[in-house]
Amino acid sequence: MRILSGVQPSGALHLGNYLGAIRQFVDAQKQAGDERFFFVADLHALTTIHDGARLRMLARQVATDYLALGLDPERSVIYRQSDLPAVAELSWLLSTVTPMGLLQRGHSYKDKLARGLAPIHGLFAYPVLMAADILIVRADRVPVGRDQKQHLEMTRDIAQAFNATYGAGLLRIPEPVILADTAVVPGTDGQKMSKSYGNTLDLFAPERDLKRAVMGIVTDSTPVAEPKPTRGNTLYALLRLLTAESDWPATRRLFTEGGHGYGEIKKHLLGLLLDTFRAARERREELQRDPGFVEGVLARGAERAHAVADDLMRACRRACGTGD
Ligand code: AQP
Repeated sequence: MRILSGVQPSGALHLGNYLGAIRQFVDAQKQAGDERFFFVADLHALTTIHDGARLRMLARQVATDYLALGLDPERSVIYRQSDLPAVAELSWLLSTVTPMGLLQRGHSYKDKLARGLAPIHGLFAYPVLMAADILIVRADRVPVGRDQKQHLEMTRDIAQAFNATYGAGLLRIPEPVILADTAVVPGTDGQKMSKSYGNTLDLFAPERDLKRAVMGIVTDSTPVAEPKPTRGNTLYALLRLLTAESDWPATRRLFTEGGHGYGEIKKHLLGLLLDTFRAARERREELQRDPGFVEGVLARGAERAHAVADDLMRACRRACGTGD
């Protein structure tokens, strides 16, 4: 089984990225016999970041964060998307069989426009580049949050269109892996937590910034002494995501028995966040002192990704007539 996934370096990593995706990447490392590819999607981030120095810095930061959170270069191939330029070539080959209507139905593109992002071609064609990321290593499984479900369906459709045109079996059809509990992690405003929505709880923010973000979680105005609703309550949803199932009754009581103000419950959440990511935060500080190590991991990862991608690209070029 070959697993692949990636994260855009479009900003600091947040709890949604971790619970929706990166925790699954780390867990996947326990499975003996599987091959794992995790990349830093810097070409994708170009749709929102147009500052070379900043993108370079953020891409290295995501690689550092991957390692701090538990990705192990001995068990996973960790690489930067732009170190595999054939991804852009495959993206073009795929775009020549991708119906416009397929991309026009994209929810993510429409959501981003509705949020004020400029309607650029890169954003529109994002699902084709994502299909190339996945198909180039012949991935079987792609662990993602629910926001990527439609993009995975598009990947499957695009691969099928390519295979129908150039030869059955040329591209492997991947399956998404989406965990129900953490499929959509809410942000501080109750909407999907997203780097571009300014509603994130960043994994590695300084403690005072994290505290400010947690204290900013939108709640209702139930008085301290009164029982508080759990349904549709973002604070409750976040607490549940961070606690073990055996602690859920106690978490629930914090809300339902009354006497606990939202300020007190938010402090509890802040403590949980700091405890959960304490080891990763420490490891990240160490890694930041050794950028050469992180670059070395990315360079070795790129070599290993090339070894897989080059074979697939040769077969695709031969089929399309752009190579012998
Ligand atoms: N709120 C979320 N809940 C569950 N999963 C999430 N993911 C992101 N936000 C949530 C998952 O994280 C992985 C990496 O996402 P990405 O950064 O590459 O792209 P994204 O989904 O577009 O994340 P953002 O934060 O919303 O980035 P921007 O604002 O730059 O577009 C994916 O598997 C995603 O599902």
